Amino acid sequence: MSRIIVVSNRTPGKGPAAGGLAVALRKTLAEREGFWFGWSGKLVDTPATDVRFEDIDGLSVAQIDLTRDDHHAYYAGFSNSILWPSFHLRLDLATIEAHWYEGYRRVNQQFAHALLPLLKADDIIWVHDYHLIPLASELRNLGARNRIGFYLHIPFPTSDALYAIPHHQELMRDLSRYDLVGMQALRDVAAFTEFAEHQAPATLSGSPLQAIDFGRTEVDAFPIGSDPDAFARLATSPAANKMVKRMELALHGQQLILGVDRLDYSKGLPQRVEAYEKLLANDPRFRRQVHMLQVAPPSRDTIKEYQATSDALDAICGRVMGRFAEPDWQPLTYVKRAYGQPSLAGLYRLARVGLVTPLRDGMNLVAHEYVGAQDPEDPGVLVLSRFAGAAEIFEDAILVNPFDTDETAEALRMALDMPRDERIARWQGLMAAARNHNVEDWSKSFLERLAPASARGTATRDI
Ligand code: ADQ
Repeated sequence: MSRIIVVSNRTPGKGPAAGGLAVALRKTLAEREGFWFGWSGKLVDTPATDVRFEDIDGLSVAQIDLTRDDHHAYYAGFSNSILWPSFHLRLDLATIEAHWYEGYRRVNQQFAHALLPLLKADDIIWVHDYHLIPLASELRNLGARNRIGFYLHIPFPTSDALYAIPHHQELMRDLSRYDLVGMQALRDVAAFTEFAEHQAPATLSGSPLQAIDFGRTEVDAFPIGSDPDAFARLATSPAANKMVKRMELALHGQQLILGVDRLDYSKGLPQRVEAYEKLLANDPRFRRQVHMLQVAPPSRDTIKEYQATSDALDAICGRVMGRFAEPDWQPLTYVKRAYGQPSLAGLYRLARVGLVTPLRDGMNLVAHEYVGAQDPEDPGVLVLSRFAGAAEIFEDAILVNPFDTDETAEALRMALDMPRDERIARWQGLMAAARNHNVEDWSKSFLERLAPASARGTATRDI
């Protein structure tokens, strides 16, 4: 059987905090003698070419260092100040500096140069996310003929947003050099197909049109998931119980509304708190009866738009406290810290409402984890943004438009008032969907499709 080589910006770290993706792929990589390739996390002054192999809890990891300047242009610059906001349809938050693209390209070239000598002819390469769109091109330019697949963890943009990205034609051509491109949701495949079939006229694309041939590239939706049964076990573990006990003492019987996110403008945090404010304003019976906990550790905080989101959240949380708090009651707690998975699982289980309202999100695994952690006899309610990829599979959530804070406030009211029978019925539907879309099946189905035609039974569907 061919080896599998996984490539992502960072390789998984040590310890139980490693994400579901790492857990799901560990077994496959061990069985197929593959390894995970990526940046070591170390910044150096001069470009380095040596690759270091390490065994991390049974996972074989190969890492390279990057120079400070290249990393800045590639990561904080092109990836997270141009691609991330544009793919999330926040062109207003994009910052464009022309030279970042060179750094982005250089890092992809460096990845290709370091990876190529490690490859065997029949290795299957699985590249992850927007940091590494050009990697297949760079590998193929060096002569690699392997099967190479790409998975985009974030949404694919509409054509208009795509045209605003410098060098988008080249990036799309880069995508056409993969054998398989996987997206989170059907809406992403539709946006990609729209581009591939109609391609931009020169006036819009900003460059003379040379049609890109996507003939070799298969594109499909492979919605990622979690391991909901593992979350169910984790939620009743002693470590989770410790957190539950602490929270129960603090809550004094109030119902908990929970948000868990990286502090990112795509997650809709200020809008979410505003919806909660409207709930308390419109329906005074909830005051002293509910408590909102938002867990949002800072991320990418060297980028100014992230600092602005943090400031906006501080401001609105302060406003809600000032408006509704009393000497012996606080409407919300806002924690800017990350918690381990057992503590999160305990909080999910305790929460009557899981409030997951990103403005746009590839999938959103918090929604999956919340569902997995519920008590089957007395589950909570998932209030979910229509603009998360998760909305395509969680039909039994209360779906909301996160920009419409009146609608979200009404969804909160419905969730808090929902009778137990309805909560159970909805949760059963949600749990069945979470099990149907678990992370292990996700990686299996992607890799099965990426295998050479001779090794699989199904016909290909080209666009
Ligand atoms: P993210 O934008 O990081 O991921 P998400 O899927 O919600 O978003 O979360 C990923 C993981 O981070 C989850 O396992 C969650 O438990 C953890 N996490 C989030 N907030 C946390 C907190 N406050 N403390 C501790 N852990 C926290 C990107 C895309 C998503 C897509 C994933 C996977 O943006 O749309 O679902 O990749 O493909």
